[in-house]
Amino acid sequence: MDKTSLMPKRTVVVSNRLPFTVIQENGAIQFKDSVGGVATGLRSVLCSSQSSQPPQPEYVWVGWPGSAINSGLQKEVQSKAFSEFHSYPVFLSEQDIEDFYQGFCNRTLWPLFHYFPSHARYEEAQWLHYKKVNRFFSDALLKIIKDDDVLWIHDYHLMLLPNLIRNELPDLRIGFFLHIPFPQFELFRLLPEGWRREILEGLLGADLVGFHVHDYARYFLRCVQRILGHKHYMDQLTVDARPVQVSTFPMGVDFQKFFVTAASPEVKKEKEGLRKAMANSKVVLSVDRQDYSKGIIHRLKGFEKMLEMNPEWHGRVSLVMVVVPSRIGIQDYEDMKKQIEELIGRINGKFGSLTWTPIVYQYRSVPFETLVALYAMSDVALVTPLRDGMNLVAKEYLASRTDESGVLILSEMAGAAKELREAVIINPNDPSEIAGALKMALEMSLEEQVSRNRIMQKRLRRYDVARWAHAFLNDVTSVRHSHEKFYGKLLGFSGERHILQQYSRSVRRLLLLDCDVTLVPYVKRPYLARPSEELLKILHKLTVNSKNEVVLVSGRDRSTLQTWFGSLPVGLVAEHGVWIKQRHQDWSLIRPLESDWKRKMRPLLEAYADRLTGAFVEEKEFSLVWHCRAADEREGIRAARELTDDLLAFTANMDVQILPGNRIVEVRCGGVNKGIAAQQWLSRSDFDFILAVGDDKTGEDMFMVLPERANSIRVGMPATKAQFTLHKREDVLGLLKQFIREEEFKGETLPRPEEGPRLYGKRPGSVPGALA
Ligand code: ADQ
Repeated sequence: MDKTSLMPKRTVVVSNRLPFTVIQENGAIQFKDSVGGVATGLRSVLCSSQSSQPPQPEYVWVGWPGSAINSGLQKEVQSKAFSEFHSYPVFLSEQDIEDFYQGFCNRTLWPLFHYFPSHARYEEAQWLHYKKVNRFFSDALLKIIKDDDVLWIHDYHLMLLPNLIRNELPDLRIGFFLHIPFPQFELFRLLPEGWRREILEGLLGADLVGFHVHDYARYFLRCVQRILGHKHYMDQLTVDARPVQVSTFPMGVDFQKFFVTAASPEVKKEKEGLRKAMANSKVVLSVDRQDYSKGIIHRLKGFEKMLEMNPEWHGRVSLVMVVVPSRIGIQDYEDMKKQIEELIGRINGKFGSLTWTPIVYQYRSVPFETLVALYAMSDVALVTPLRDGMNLVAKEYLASRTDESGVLILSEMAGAAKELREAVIINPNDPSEIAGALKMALEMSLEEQVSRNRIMQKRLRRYDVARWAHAFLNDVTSVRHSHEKFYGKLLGFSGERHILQQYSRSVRRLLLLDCDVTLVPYVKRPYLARPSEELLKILHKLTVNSKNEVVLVSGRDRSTLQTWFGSLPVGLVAEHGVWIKQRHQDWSLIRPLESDWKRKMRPLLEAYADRLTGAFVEEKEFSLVWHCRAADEREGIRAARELTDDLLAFTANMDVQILPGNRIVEVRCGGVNKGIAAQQWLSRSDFDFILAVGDDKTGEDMFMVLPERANSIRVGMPATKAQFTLHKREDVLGLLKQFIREEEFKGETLPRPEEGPRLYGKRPGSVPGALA
């Protein structure tokens, strides 16, 4: 498919804050640019897309205008927001701002996701408000959204929104991007159980969930696995038969904008003015929103240590610290402001002189040109967050260095450190390390500065913010596209006719049938399962036909298969491909295998079984299976997730596979699967009809090795490599019956109802008592 045809007509961007903040003064309103990474980045992409050639898809932006607007002014704000900014404001009351924004967002989620659990509060009323405001956003969106829009939801304020919208518009393309870190399970689990489930379920309403760096995606997938039990395959989850892709998109900056602005005459002039004011001093720059996650105090302590250790730099270096006010009204932030100012006062008092101020402090937002002038004139940028999703300041600094000079000191705790490897990387918790890095930066040769910056600039120029946004939007659309392809797969009348005709015309047929849930019904205890009379009859009829070779592929042990099917002339595969039995031959091992690992793993599986009534461990020759079908469902599912997680960690360096299934967890030898086993038959070239049927992930291994001309069917509705899907086991039995009839009544077409349930009953004039 042509990629451009996947592009949306319109993107609806939703974020807590609009790109502008509305200020009310004396009954009049004023619009000001919002400060912060999300607003800066998105404003850049969306505004440029309107002027680019060819024009990019249209966009609208939905969000809160940053303050509680009097109801009398709301109409005016609405109309100006739409005409000037393509925006739809969502109005929040003072109470919403207190409980939702200042409360759950900034007192619970922000500290927890930034690894400050001691700052986090868990207040039910604020959680309820978070849910309520997410519903406000959903209501606002539902009024404007169109079926062919792409909805792009941003950040931790709106994590319930994807699912709220999905429930109303199941076919809408939805992407979610998290701008802050996603924490590890041990932190995320600090949220009460109902909250954490709802947040994950909320996010999984999206088709694509994006993060800045791979670690956050991994932590998210692990939380999903532990809490909701969805295991991913190559970062893709299947949720309610819908694929959800989890991917990494490191956000860039508008490189060109910074670069060009830095070279502009106005900025050059401003830069010269600043330089003059700081003559004889090297300048270390620190620019941040005021936030405890940004490590501002740590930065000051590092600078102090540098001055302590290097008296030769006294009078020759200044730290210019620009802090933009943020989240005013939250006590932690107020306390921090006081602490910063006291510390600056102390350092300036201790080291300063009448002619030299070590730290020049500005507590305000600065205009764009001044910010770029500061970036362009500073010898060093000191960026020391304790935890930061990405950190755009580091990238903006580099983008403003038109002569490739300057040194970036960057905390390893910022997402940006994963990309900007040529920066001087530090751990912000160690003032001596910061001090050492500062000395190194101040003394670094120009040649070294240029060689480091050239590499980083090249990368930032290539992967800028526009590229980031396009990559994300492209992926939202392609996940949806693969989803549509999957739904197109349900085996309908014409697909079935096609298979039946091929079957009927062929003379050597291979039927690879997964016999676990596909053919044998699911029961609580594996030993209680047995094939039905009906299945045995069908298999008998299929196998007496000399054109057919039937192979029953199973995860069960060989003695069970022998008991069930030993009397039939069928091929058998036991333990997911460990044992093979060709028709009329003995069992053989697929290859020499180790089973020593079972001794090490068994105690862990048994410990989990001991803790849960009804759970038990089944031992096969080359695998161990932990079952919880007979246990309490909820407890069982929870224990299975934990066990899977433990096993994955425990077996990282062992040649075994962990297979969580339907209320089982199986551990088996590595390098063995149903696909490898199926090759024993597929490698023969004499088959002119091949059909493979499976019902779970283990069957996918079989689908992957099939030749192109083969037919494949997966039972159930998850994403699959199979050509077709069928809803349930009975449908497979129905199809097999059709094969038998096809042979008996060659050439006749079966009447089929146009709609309604699939009917595989007797056809007119069929032999009574044959296969009902
Ligand atoms: P923020 O926490 O806001 O963003 P950051 O990425 O550094 O952090 O972005 C801050 C933005 O504010 C920058 O664009 C910067 O230019 C601007 N800014 C800072 N101080 C300023 C000042 N004094 N005056 C004017 N402008 C100022 C969140 C996450 C980050 C993530 C971004 C984007 O916390 O980790 O990088 O979103 O995803």
